[in-house]
Amino acid sequence: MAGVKKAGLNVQQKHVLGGILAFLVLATPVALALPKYRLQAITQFHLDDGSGLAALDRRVMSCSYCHVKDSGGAPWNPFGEAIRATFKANAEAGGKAKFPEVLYTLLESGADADGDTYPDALEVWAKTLPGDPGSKPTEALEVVQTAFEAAGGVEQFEPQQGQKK
Ligand SMILES: [Ca+2]
Repeated sequence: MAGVKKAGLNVQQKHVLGGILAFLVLATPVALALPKYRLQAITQFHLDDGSGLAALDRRVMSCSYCHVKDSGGAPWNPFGEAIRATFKANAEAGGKAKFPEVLYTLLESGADADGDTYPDALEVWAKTLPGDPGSKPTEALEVVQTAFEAAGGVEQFEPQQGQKK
């Protein structure tokens, strides 16, 4: 009898474990949902070390890099709004620029979306948030700007061949 009871408990434990595994399997695709623009920006900003892991790591570039909410969608923060405005201006001028070109046009313009005095391109390079005035480089603007230019400047964010679509 004792053996049967023990076996019964084991079955129950297996069910609990199975439930946890099923939950993890079901939850994983949601956690790994990778919006196209986020992936393109990770490539364009050279945030991936080549392993492909940056795309899976929300700490590398969260949705709130451009969106207000961590789940993405509307509304957008100042940097996200600046990208939208650049898209709109291009379309109104008859252009058909895709996301990487729009992003580069914005960075090249020297704009400072969040108004913290550090241009968007500089913040992208310094790995601070261009859409959040509370996030900015700790060093003086001139110091960061000089280091940025020495490291290749805004041209390093030019869309790669084959990335313009
Ligand atoms: Ca800024």
